[in-house]
Amino acid sequence: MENSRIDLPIGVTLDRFIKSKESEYPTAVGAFSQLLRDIALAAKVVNRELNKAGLIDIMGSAGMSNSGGDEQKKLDLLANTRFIRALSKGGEVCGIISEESESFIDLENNGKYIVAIDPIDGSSNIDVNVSVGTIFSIYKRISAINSPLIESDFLQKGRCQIAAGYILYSTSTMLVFSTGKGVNGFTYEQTLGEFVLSNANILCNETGNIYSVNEGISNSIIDVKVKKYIQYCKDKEYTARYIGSLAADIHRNLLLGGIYLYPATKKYPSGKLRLMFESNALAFVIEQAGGKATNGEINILDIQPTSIHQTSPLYIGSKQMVDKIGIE
Ligand code: P6P
Repeated sequence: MENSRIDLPIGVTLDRFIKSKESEYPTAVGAFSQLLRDIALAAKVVNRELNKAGLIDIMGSAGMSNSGGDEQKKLDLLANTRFIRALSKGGEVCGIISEESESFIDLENNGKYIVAIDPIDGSSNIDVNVSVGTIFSIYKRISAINSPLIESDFLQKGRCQIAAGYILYSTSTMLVFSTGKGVNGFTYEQTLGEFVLSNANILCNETGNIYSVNEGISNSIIDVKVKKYIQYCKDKEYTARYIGSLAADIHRNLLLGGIYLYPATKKYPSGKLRLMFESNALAFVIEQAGGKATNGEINILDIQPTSIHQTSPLYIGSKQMVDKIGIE
């Protein structure tokens, strides 16, 4: 895994960072940079709304469910609107798939890029003031620019991502992403209204002693090797940490080393997490940082999607810990 040497100091703004990297994408002619800026802009708007969620009427249920059957919170729908609007106005994205939208959204422009997004992941935590995240993937459009978008534009393997990342709305708000040349983290400086470089060239430890799994589902885990691995973690007296917000658990394990597991269960026989909106993006980031992500059989990034909202089991984090489960 090649990490582009970061020649920029901690504290440099996201805009400056993007401009300095444009030379690595000569064909991008600024379009890709503009797309990253559009995502950052939407993140700032969502961050502002999250920060005052307890004060204005945007908490609680929206009274609907998404295609995965999850109850939609008001902020799920608000964030979905914010990201779609920012990407549409930016003009670089021709189509979007979202965990909160049933089918793909054709923005009817000549943009070269496709975005897959989970606008607010972990939204059940919003009402109790626990961290939540936005998870996004960027792909290149496959079909001809002047033809209608087709589903195969959206059903691309995770390996085809040209960039991916997450925004973590927590004690501080961070944007962590990779464009295929290493992983960098930017912390939102509220007084400046800017994301500034805070974690350059993030690398995931080869191993660790943190495991993240919902212990409450242990009895309904289907794969015996996963049950054995969880027992192994307990025998080793590893630290159990599970926030119930994927971006937060992944971020901690990325920085400290660790593994996150969401196996196939009786309730979710194909796994709970969405391939296109959660697993692909986080697998891209973790692999760029030297970690690993599988569905228990193959690398997450090599799964050929067959439907926009499909799910998969997810084992992701420090490479040696993922390999230790021994289910690949
Ligand atoms: P459970 C949130 O709904 C989510 O998609 C992830 O953010 C989180 O890690 C997981 O599901 C929590 O699922 O079944 O443990 O509540």
